[in-house]
Amino acid sequence: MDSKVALIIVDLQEDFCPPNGSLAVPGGREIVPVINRLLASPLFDVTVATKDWHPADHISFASNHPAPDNLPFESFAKVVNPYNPSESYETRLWPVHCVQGTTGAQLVPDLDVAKVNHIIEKGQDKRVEMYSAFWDPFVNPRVAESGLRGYLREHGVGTVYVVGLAMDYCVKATAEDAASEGLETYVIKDGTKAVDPDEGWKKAKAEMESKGVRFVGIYDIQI
Ligand code: VGL
Ligand code: ZN
Repeated sequence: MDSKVALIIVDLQEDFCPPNGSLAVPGGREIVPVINRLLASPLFDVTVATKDWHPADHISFASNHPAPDNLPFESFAKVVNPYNPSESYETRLWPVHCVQGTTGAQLVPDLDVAKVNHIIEKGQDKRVEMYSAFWDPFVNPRVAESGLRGYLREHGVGTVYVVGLAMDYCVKATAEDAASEGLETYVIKDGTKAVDPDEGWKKAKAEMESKGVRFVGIYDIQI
């Protein structure tokens, strides 16, 4: 039985944090002390941090698409499965962010990385958007896979606590995939912030809960 507990810290990177991040999530940096407390807790057998890690020609960058349908935060692009053109989805376009090797792609410097056991780099395939830290949304066949599922399995993980940025995008997709993989899945609400803190948070929370993800506060868990 997989009884180990993992903390998954999603995309706590400079580009997602004020004041200088190109895709800054409101209040993004405020969660760093909370996450450092979690990293110091004996509750977690395994700790993983993910990095959004895009090539410069990634499909999610608005500037890689022709005008006029290339407005960051507003426009969408169609993503087609390169192995199966009948499978496709629409994806939101973003400012350039988390380009491999750039300052913006670094984990925030105040994060206690010495306590992170494993780092996963995701979103490296320019052809697909990949909010989830596990894999891209295509299933037939899957196009990109990060290795996170195998890592958790090797370490006997049955329960995950997900924190990081952004609650309504990568935290959401990661938590939903974890739950659908049969992992007991919690989001710690004090350890995450949303791109859209009002309606976006509410809608994302309801969708996650409908897929079996549970929400807890930092004071609900024995850290
Ligand atoms: C994310 C938008 C684009 C995230 C990543 O980490 O939530 N959001 N890429
Ligand atoms: Zn991204």
